[in-house]
Amino acid sequence: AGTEEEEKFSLKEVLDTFKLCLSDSKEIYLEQYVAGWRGLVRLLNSLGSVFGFISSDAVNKINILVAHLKGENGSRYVTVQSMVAYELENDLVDLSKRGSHPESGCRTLLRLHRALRWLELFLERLRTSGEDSKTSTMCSEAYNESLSRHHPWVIRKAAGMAFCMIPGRPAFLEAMNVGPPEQVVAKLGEALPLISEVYQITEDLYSRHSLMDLP
Ligand code: 1PX
Repeated sequence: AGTEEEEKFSLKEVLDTFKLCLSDSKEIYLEQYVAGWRGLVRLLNSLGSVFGFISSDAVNKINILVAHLKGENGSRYVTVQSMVAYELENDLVDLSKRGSHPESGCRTLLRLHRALRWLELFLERLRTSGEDSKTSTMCSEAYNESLSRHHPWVIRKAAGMAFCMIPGRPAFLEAMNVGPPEQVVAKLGEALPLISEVYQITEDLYSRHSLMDLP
């Protein structure tokens, strides 16, 4: 983190990419979804190297999806909906146990999707928090209500230790690059409904196809 070529994180940019995610018919463009995640990873990296094990897993997932997008069947990966249809029709998903498709788009996106729920819960807490609330508490509460149930003990332990290293509320709001705290809070108020909508559309799609527990 911190090299000059690296673009600085800005919450506005991430918000814009999540906006561009949704088509008129409420399909989710994979390219923009992934771009939104790249922005979040930039923020995470700017918070310190202790989060490296988290951001490298996110980057790994992002890269798998990009490889599908750029692959020979890339046209089938334009939206999350088309990806799900394509992979299911062609038996490209390990449905109940790990097998020959450990890097399916469906299971890979599911990991990010679950993390998006954490993000939603965390940002909502941040948005409504008072000046002396602790970001680490908000973060671990959000985690315990979402992602943690999908993680084995050792990951939960490591995540818990990382949460203790999160900057306090003022520094955290500053890192969003939006301006003074009131403006960050306002921006979060704009961003959250979008993030929730993208989350909910994916959630409905995945549950309709019984993809919630992909190994
Ligand atoms: C606008 C401000 C928001 C702050 C930005 C934070 C971006 C967070 C990005 C988190 C992405 C995490 C993806 C995790 C995906 C996952 O669950 N992977 C696990 C399972 O994968 P597998 O392929 O084995 O089935 C994998 O085991 C994960 C390992 C890494 C540890 C994940 C800990 C997740 C904690 C999430 C909270 C991030 C806290 C950031 C502090 C601001």
